[in-house]
Amino acid sequence: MDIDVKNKKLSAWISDVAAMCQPDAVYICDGSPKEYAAMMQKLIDSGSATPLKKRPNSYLFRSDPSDVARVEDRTYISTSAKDEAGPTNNWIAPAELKDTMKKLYKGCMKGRTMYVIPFSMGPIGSPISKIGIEISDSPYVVVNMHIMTRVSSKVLDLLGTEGDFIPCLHSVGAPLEKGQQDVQWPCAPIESKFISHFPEENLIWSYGSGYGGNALLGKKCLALRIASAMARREGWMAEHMLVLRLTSPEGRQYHIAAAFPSACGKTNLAMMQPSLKGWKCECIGDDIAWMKIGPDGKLHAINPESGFFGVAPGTSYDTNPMAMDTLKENVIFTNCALTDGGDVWWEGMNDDLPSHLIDWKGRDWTPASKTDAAHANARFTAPASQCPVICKDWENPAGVPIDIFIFGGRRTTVVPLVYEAFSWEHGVFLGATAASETTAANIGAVGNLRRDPFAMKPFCGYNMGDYFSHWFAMGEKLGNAAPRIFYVNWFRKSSDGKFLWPGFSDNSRVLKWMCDRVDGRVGAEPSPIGLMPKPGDLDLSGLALAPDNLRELLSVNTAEWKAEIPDIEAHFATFGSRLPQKLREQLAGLAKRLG
Ligand code: TSX
Ligand code: MN
Repeated sequence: MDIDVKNKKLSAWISDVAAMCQPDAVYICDGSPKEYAAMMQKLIDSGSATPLKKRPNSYLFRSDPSDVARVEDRTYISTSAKDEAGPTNNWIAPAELKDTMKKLYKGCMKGRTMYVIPFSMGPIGSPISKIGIEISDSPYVVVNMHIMTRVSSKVLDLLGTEGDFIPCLHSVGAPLEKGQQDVQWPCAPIESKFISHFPEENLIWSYGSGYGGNALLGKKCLALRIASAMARREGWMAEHMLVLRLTSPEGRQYHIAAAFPSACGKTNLAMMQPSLKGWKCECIGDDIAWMKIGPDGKLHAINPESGFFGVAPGTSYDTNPMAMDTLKENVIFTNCALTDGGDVWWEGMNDDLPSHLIDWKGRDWTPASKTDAAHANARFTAPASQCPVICKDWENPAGVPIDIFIFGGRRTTVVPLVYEAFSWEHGVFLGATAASETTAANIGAVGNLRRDPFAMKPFCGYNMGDYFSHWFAMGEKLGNAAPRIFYVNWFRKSSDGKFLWPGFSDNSRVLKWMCDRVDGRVGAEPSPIGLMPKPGDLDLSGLALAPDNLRELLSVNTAEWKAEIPDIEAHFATFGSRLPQKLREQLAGLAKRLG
């Protein structure tokens, strides 16, 4: 093959992969707008992409109906010892998994072009950034990677001849025989899908799926699973967190990083516009934070991504106006519905149902149809730079200093609107026990309580017990400069089934209380579960919230909390001897305080 790559490791890897996968051609991506346009034109010509008349440079894709989400059952952390992957991950020994996958990869790119995608997670050249190279046979992956990561030939320059990178191999697993017509969304059946991670050698092998979370390997695979394992080895943190800057009317800046399980509105909070007068909120990232201790001793966060890969259904001018304004142009939509006027549509976008649509499966749809027009996990891929409230420091290579960590979940009952951890160690306990009720958007029965520690259950690239220990170790290094830790629940309901808290912009009131706590402007009321706002300390100006509702929102029912303990014990038991003693002590402390 006629390729000119200076980096020795990369050159050898490209040759090896090409020999194994047998593509018709090899193409090295440069990340240019011209390349994006050419790639998209190919996708239009082949019938995979539909240009949207109503949104400049924006396109709709429809996936195969079987390839619509991450496949957790087919996701592996492949370490030499099974115990290193731990109880939250699927495991196959590296030699066996590689053997299985090599058989699948053999000849898998026949009839296709093999794209080599050099990308940086984080600003190119930042001390916190990492370089990856994705090899993929999917042009859909190339255009999405252009938006979600920094794809550039500068990355190859930075690598030089000897530089190191994280190899990310991806194939849709659908070779084409000579003359065989391609399909609109090639992929492999579920039983041959594999999303594999080899954290001991910083390597990713993905096969059989074209869906974002399985195929855009810079995101969940590199920036969370591989990066979390690197972060533990190197003494930093890779977390499933949004990052935002809140500025007070006096101009004091606070940086907040927050972890929530899926379906809790992480992207909405990341772009939230405060209802409180004079307060400003700016977005730094909506999904992943990489954090290192800076020269000032504080934890500094960067967003390793350069775009938003967000869930479309439910996104509206009511729930997230800043996201809606981000989506006006240069967007890739996947599995949304198509309007007759050439725009996208999804459930929860607006109040008026269109009288006719083409649904995500390409079928005619009317309001009488019994199925949703957009898939519940339909997505947008949009450049972060287009967000009207993107923070001017979102690409600062030094990151932003984090003052506050928030954990949370969706709980109809039991869990109050907000409370503060007594200490870092108590805060780690709150992260480790975080739980959320499943919604229609999750897998499993609706309303089940699912423990999702630090919102990292699907994304921790090593034994989660060791991950808890890493959090304790970071707390020790940070000392007094450690962020304060809070737990929130926007979703508590009254006995008559109504949400007690208005949420969205009014969450700024809760964030303000956290800032007041950080700067020592307000006290707090100890409760068995943590420190609660004192009456009057939550700024409810201009909000018509019934006093009974406020009381219920902040109430801690001892009997209900005692009933949580057996579930936390069972959760902790799954980590066996890897569970840090400090977490057992925290649980004992909670039980004792509850009496
Ligand atoms: O994202 C949400 N947030 C965070 C916003 C910054 N959602 C949507 C969750 C699904 C992804 C919320 N839903 C929030 C919230 O704070 N709160 C609720 C619950 C709720 C829903 C609707 C109303 C109020 C609360 N509407 C009215 O009261 C009119
Ligand atoms: Mn996420």
